[in-house]
Amino acid sequence: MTNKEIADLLRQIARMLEIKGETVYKSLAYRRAADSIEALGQGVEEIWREKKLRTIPGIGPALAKKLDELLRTGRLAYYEKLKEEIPPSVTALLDIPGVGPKTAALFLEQGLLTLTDVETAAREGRLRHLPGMGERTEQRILQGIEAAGRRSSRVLLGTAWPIAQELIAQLRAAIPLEQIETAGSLRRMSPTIGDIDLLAAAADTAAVTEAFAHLPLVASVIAQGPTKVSVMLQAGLQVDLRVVQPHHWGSALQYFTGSQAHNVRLREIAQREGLSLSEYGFRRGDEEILCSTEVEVYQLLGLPWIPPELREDRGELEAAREGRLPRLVSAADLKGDLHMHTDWSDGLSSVEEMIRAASEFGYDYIAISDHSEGLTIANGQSWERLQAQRAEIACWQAQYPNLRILQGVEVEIRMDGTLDFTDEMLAQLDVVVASLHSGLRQDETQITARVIQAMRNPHVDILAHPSGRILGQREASAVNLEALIQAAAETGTILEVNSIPNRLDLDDVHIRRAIEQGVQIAINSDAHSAPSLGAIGYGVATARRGWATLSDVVNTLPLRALQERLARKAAHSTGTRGGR
Ligand code: DGT
Ligand code: CA
Ligand code: CA
Ligand code: ZN
Repeated sequence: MTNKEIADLLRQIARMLEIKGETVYKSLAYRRAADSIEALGQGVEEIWREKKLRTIPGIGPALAKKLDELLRTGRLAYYEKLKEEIPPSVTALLDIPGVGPKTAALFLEQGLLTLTDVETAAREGRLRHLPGMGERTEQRILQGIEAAGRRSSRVLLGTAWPIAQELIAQLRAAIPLEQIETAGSLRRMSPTIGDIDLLAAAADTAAVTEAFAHLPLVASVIAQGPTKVSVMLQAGLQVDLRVVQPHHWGSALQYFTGSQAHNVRLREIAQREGLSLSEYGFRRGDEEILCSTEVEVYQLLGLPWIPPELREDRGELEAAREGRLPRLVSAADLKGDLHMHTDWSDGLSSVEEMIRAASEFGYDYIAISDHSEGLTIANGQSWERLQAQRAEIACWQAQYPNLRILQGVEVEIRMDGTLDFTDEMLAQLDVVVASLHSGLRQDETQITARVIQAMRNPHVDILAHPSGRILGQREASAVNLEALIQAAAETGTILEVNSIPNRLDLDDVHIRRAIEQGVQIAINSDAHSAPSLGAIGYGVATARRGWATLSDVVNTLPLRALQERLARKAAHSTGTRGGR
């Protein structure tokens, strides 16, 4: 069994336990184990053969025994028994936005076992009569099912990107290529991807489509010709590969990168110059103008090259014409990461593992920011435990002179807008990241006031994942982001761009709004394990889509300047308002 299969099974068990109404800690243990197994750099089977299952973080004696049974026999009696009580189709009901374990249990009790059962019952107005439900809930569930149907065909950038890189590597190994690149929404780094587009250049194009059709990751071929092939991957994702002659490369790459809206505008500009533009190049009357690079395509229209992340027809062509394209921030500009977790709270890696990984990453500084005590589900830390962690950090600091390890906290914004720790406590931490994980359903007025109250605290440096959206699972909260941006500008609070692939929060549109208002952002990994520090690339991409430049991003600052930036808000507040 692959690690992914084992992790999926453990998550399935976690969902069943939730529906059964078992304590949250029980299902959490399964989820932790699943996360941990997925983050392993090694096969669980191999670890099992070495009899070292217990060395996997989050695997205690009971789980080790179950994994042993599973790997020995290919079956798990515990799971088979659970399945008799909770049909697997019922766990899929949890994917409906707004349906939690209690509601799923209620559906089960009522004999509504599948998504279709629930959808039909909702359409026929039968859900509203169930205990604890009403017309509004019924409506929300129906909308949730419809939204889930629309969404399920797209995958996260963070899922598609590594797969595309693997495909590129496999194709390169299989056949010589002049060029290969991602195209489409993937190259533009959209948060979700409909299908993966790849573009290659080679003299013998048909040999390339043929080689591609036989790559190990390909499950089936949808259509194949001499210049184009569409396949379905084992992972259930469609990939379109187009192959062009090298002298068409620039025009083809520009065309297939899109977006369609950007390309339509570009063609209009070309027409005004008496040129027609296609994926093969330009034409002026009978004259053909070939572009072997993208730079030439834009140059011929009197424009500088436009980074793919900006090609959404959101003013980039005007900016290019007027010479005011932003110089976008890049991953190499980042000097540190200000939000990450360790196994002191809900992370999978130890403080040392995080420090070592960050140091290998080449960062100058990081902030360890574990959860505060209010978030019990994530093993939030008491003030006393944070003091103990501080001592541990100091020990490691001595061994890593080139990496400054700041101690932060991800402090919970409570239901009433107050924070888990007092100002005196917060003042002692190097970085304070504030966020909310509860009451996300509050109405706009309530939730906005609550967050702004937290932002007014002079010690809150960064507001984490401001909208609370989880792509594919949960819409953003009702929080008024315009008002938050305004408050950030007034208070000097930094807004986070969270890099976790299903968050990417703030999103590109609001990043741009924030920057326009003079608000600074922090691009953070929010890593819960050492390998996840690498997800920062998705945050950087999102910031680039939001037109962010170096000076808009606080964690591009050298350490000293960052510390001054962090000190400024508290100093300003004590000076003018006598901060409490
Ligand atoms: P997606 O796959 O839904 O995430 O979005 P895209 O942008 O990757 O769209 P896709 O895969 O349909 O096409 C890839 C690119 O190819 C698209 O960004 C622009 C170009 N393209 C494809 N079909 C057309 C078309 O009919 N007209 C124009 N102008 N461009 C097209
Ligand atoms: Ca695409
Ligand atoms: Ca496509
Ligand atoms: Zn966090």
